[in-house]
Amino acid sequence: MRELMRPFKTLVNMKSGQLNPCRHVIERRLSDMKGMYLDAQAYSRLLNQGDKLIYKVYEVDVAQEAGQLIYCTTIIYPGKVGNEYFMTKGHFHLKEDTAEIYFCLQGEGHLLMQARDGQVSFLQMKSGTIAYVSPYWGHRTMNTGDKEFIFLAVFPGDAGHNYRAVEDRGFAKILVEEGGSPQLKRNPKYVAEPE
Ligand code: PAN
Ligand code: ZN
Repeated sequence: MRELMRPFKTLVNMKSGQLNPCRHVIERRLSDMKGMYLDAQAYSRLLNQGDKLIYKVYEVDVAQEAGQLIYCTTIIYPGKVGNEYFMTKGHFHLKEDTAEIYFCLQGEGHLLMQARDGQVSFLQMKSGTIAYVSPYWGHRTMNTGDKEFIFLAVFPGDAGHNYRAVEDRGFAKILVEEGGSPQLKRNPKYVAEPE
């Protein structure tokens, strides 16, 4: 019989989002987000000023296999590229029939979700908000506040991440600041899925 995995706990710093212990920390910088923002000139201008840290992920050390639950914290820093808010790359799960829970710990943000048939869903998040990302929905988060936006995510161990679909097609909507507040706009660069 396979050896039992022992229960364990971790500690999340509710202010900084740091998870302890964690398996690894992923850092995504502006240079990792090439082609993801609509305003290419604003992107180049900002990159010339330095390769800013856009977000960070602390991930627990749990096997990536069915039956497990993986959890991690994401910290998105405040800022914009042109008028588009700092955001995560966004992805579908490789195993698309897997859901995910996002629990906001700090700050303010938005969760943009998109199904393969073109449906879009959009949820505002603040400290205490629990968002349910249903199976089959691609998801991306944006920081729309002026301090760090921090959330905990929990997803099945065998979910996996598919970034390719978002890199190739983008999301149907982008979130920009207009008149001092976030506005959801059509993304003219979006390439719809074939029927
Ligand atoms: C989240 C995300 C995390 C970073 O834990 O992986 O917020 O976003 P990207 O993976 O799109 O860079 C999650 O949805 N996990 O499945
Ligand atoms: Zn996910």
